[in-house]
Amino acid sequence: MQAPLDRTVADLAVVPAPVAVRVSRGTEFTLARSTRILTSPGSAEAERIGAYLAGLLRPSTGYPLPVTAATAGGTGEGDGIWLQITRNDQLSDEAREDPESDEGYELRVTGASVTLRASRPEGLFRGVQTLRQLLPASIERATAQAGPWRVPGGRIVDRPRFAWRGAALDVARHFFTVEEVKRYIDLISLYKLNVLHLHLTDDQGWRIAVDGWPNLSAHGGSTQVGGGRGGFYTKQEYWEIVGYARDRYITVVPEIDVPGHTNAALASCAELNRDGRAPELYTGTSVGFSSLCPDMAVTYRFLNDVVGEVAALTPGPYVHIGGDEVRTLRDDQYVAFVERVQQIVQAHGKRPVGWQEIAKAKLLPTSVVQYWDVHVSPEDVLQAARRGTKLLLSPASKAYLDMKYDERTELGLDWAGHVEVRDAYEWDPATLLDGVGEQDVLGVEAELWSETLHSIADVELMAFPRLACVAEVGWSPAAGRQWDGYRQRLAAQGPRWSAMAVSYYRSPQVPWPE
Ligand code: TNX
Repeated sequence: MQAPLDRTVADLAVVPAPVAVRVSRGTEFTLARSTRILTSPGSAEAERIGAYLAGLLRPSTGYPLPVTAATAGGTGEGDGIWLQITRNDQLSDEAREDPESDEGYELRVTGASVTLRASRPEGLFRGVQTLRQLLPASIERATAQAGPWRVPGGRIVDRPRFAWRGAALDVARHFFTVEEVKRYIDLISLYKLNVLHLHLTDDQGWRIAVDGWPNLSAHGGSTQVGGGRGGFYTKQEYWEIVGYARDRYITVVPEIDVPGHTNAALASCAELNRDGRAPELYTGTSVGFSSLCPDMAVTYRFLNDVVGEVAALTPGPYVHIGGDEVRTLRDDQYVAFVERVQQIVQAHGKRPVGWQEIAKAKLLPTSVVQYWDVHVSPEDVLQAARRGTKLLLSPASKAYLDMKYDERTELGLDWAGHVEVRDAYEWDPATLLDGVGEQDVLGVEAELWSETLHSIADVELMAFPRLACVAEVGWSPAAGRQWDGYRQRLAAQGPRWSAMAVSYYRSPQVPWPE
């Protein structure tokens, strides 16, 4: 007899919450030594995702989990885990592709098999993260564990609400190595994020090699906040990060923050300074004191070179030009500068993204404005939205992962207040700003500034659990989101983070099981 089906998200500890869940009580799939992973015939990407899934499951299960491309005409109903790229019209409405999203998927779990179907590899990859979260937390361990490896039976149909679900990492204030960035990529991919925004340059450091201006990284990358050793990515290393992210269907958005936040560049290239004299490197944490010279031709030659080289290392459509906290230029100088930099980005085939201050300028139709500063009037941002500019939302009082959780948090800042887990969760992109609706919003992004963060463990402690909150805000339908159910699902992530040796904040707002 078939168990009754009931629609319940809360039953499954999946974050972000899927669009629709039906659990078949009494049915479960058990991963066994004999389980095979079968992928769509002729799809190299499905095979690659199969190999990725096997790579996740092998260390803890100790099972061989061979990955095989199914033969054409295979039904997808046999024993094992099936990863199928299907035609769009064969998926349910909720999972179907729309022009904004390629990331929908369907997951069906019976006693005999797990079938994951999507019209695009992106969707398959996101669905694999759901499957991963349906397995016990110990699946994340690096060594063989006892099991059993049960997946609850039922059906999930899912797709994201917003196209841009990002995490930003500030590698400028403190440098993080390629391996550390890869770890962050792995962690954000578990929550179905699809953008990694790298803040590559700031007053305290220039972190990417530029062939035409070698001193930027050689000198400008040599230190960091507090005067430590710093570092930078060679082009090859940067490309490795981009590739690692791309394999997880995450787009890297590089940020070259101009015209302010540029002391490291000014200190590395004397000719960028009006008096031709390079200032000292800076290892403090003040903001707003540095600026490129908007009226010198060399400034734009420099920007054209830098943006050109960075764009060439960017398969994604966006280059972030910063534009925040400029306190040494007049408004007319700032506006003219932003308009010129937009043109440079466009000339290199990319869409410009900038912090909300750029909304003062006349924006290109392709430009994206990132909202952050909750202390200033959003009027310019609202006007830009009215003119059709798409917004990326990172309200500091919700989505700034560098804000302290409460007064006892040792790391972090508090200029936007304390951001507890519930604060990071309870907000809605379509109602955050008056007059800005769902269709004006490209997505959400969680920012992690590293003035006070020295290690990747520090990064994790600030990111978790709040990164998962922002991920759900960006992925899950507003109607299904409730703090009470969420905190239960979030609690189940704790053992998962422990299994991955992720340091996380054990917020008193969450009923952690251990
Ligand atoms: C504001 S967010 C900044 C950053 C700081 C951050 C610290 C933004 C566009 N500018 O330069 O690191 O606050 O929370």
